Amino acid sequence: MATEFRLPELAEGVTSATVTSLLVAAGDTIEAGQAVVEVETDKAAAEVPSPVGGTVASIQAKEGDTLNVGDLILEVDEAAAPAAQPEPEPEPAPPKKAPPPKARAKPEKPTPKKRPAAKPEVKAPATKPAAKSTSVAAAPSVRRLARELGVDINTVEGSGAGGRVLEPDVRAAANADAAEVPAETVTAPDDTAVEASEGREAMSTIRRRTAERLTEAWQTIPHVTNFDKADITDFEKLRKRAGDQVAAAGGKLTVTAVLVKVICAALKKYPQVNASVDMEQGEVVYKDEYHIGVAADTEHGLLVPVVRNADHLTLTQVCVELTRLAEAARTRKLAIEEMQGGTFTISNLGGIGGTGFTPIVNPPQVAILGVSRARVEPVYTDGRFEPRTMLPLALSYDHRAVDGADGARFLRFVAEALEQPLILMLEE
Ligand code: CAO
Repeated sequence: MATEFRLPELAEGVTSATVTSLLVAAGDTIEAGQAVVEVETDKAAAEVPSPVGGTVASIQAKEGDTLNVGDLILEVDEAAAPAAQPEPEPEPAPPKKAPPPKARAKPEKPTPKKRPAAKPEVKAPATKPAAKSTSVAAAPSVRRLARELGVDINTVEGSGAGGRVLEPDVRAAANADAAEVPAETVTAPDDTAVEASEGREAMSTIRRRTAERLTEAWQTIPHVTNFDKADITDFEKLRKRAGDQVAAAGGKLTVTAVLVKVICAALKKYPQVNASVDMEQGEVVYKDEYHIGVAADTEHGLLVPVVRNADHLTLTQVCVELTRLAEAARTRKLAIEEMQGGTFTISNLGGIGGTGFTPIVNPPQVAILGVSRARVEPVYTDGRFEPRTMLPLALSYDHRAVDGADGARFLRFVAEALEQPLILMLEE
């Protein structure tokens, strides 16, 4: 009897997901724990493993479908004998037990296809017949490659056993597509097509959702950004001295980690910054938990893992947790839950450079701290210039919840706490 495999709950509060890739085809033999479908939620992408092994009896979902938790994806015949010889393709061995779905950043950066140049003659575009997505057998890495190269895998003729699509097939199809592009025609004149050098790529679900959320944030939140600088000359000396101690615990004592702790103290002093705005009820909602999101730049895109209950952690614990989260973000091992529930965000671009920037508030949060590169500057003190290491800080906030004076006080508190950490003890 076939066992139904339905969309599991990927994370708390995630009720639906879009199928971006079916990783198996009907007739495939799968093992328990093998990833069978790739989905995207508005938070992240995840490969979802089947809890049972057997032969894929049928596939109900197709790429592009938006499924609710509990919707049927495929059926597995646990008793059925393998229908085909397994492909001797070098794929990582699937785990024996079904692991929880892990979030990962989308690797898709499809090579932008050149727009076809406008032709005066209007003809119907030559389209390839699209095969059903479930009819093509291919390994996940091959499907991924196809997406990266902008190739519809269902149109590729496979040279592997039983017509299985292999990596060279996809590359050959990509080259053929590229060669075909100039021959294609457009159905209507398009003014923008005269820019022959432009390239286009489809937005991934995450990028589209991010774009929608940022647009919404930009349009609905009256943003103000306040700038300040912290003198971190003494702080930097202390940070270098204490670095080994934290390293022994498995963390890295960084400006960002210290800021996580400083921000917790600042949020406690200015609770209107650890809040959200409920316009329907006409209320400001104060949070009594301190979950600090930290923007992480990865080769797969921007991810914002969250240091949960950061106020309850020691600085060393924050360093260890941040080191772990940053590594998980870079290796695409972040769970969806690890990116949810932040009440405030820190974005430190100082490791890259820049003198300042205006970060966009990440709703339902009401504020975000932007950090730029610390530099040694001449600072006029007691009648003379001194070389001091100055850290540029920017606080963007939702003016509906935070008044300008409080935003300025909040940022000054952060700067002073970095300059004189004793201040933090006065607040505890
Ligand atoms: N000024 C000067 N140097 C800085 C700095 C700053 N503000 N912030 C970090 N650095 C230095 C660190 O001291 C470190 O130098 P050493 O290796 O010599 O110690 C180096 O830059 C790298 O720092 P790091 O990345 O190891 O540690 P971090 O905790 O400061 O940063 C993280 C962690 C995840 C925030 C960072 O790696 C990152 O991804 N930043 C980019 C965030 C981003 O993309 N924001 C944009 C979001 S909005 O689009």
